[in-house]
Amino acid sequence: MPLYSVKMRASLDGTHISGAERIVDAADVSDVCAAMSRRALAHPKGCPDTVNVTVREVDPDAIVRVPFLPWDAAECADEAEARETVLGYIRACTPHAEAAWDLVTSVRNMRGAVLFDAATGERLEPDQARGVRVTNMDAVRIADDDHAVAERTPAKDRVTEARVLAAKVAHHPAVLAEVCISDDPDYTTGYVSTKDIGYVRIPNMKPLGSEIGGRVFIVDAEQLEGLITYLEETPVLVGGDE
Ligand code: PML
Ligand code: MG
Repeated sequence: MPLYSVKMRASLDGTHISGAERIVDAADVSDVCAAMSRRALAHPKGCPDTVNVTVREVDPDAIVRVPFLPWDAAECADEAEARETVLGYIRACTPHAEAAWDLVTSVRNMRGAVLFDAATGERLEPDQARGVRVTNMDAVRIADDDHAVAERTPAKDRVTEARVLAAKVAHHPAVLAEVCISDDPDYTTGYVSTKDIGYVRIPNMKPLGSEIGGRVFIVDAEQLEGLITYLEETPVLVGGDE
């Protein structure tokens, strides 16, 4: 049975509100489209005026399979502790760790991620308002640990989707680390991930109600070739018998 990439993008007055990604069997396409549309219309950031749901067949030979990153959870009582914790992880990758933190705590309403040059601290994404959107990914099998999702529910989806994205991103040789703060005003847990430390959940990354949020990928500019195509276009299934 063919596989399809299903993508949802929701916006209001041209401003990004939410998005979602799945790779599913043909038999599941209609249910997934319906679930994504419902989700787009019930987002805490607001009611969109435009929802795009796109379905595209995936070439099975193009699929890359990567494992989930192992996960851990830090304990941070407030944003100051969250900052120190994240800096503690990313200082190994860049001398501009504070600038990377300042960026991830100031971006908002971006569809995609910031590409942050580890060596210089410069931004490398071609369109800085949009960023680089990681698409074409899903979990082939759910991670068998505490953040497993035996069945998809909205509450559990968020962590699984973040872990799928983090695994796809970390797999590329150019990516040294990722820092994510949810752009959902009701959700203050984010994460830092690297190939070595895995996916570390960081509570209290921002104040409740804050609309800031986004992703910063700290990258080695010398290995950048193919990164944007990989992030945006290569279909990746995470988990399974890799
Ligand atoms: C988002 O959905 O906006 C980002 C989700 C980050 C999830 C962090 C976690 O709870 O592990
Ligand atoms: Mg979001």
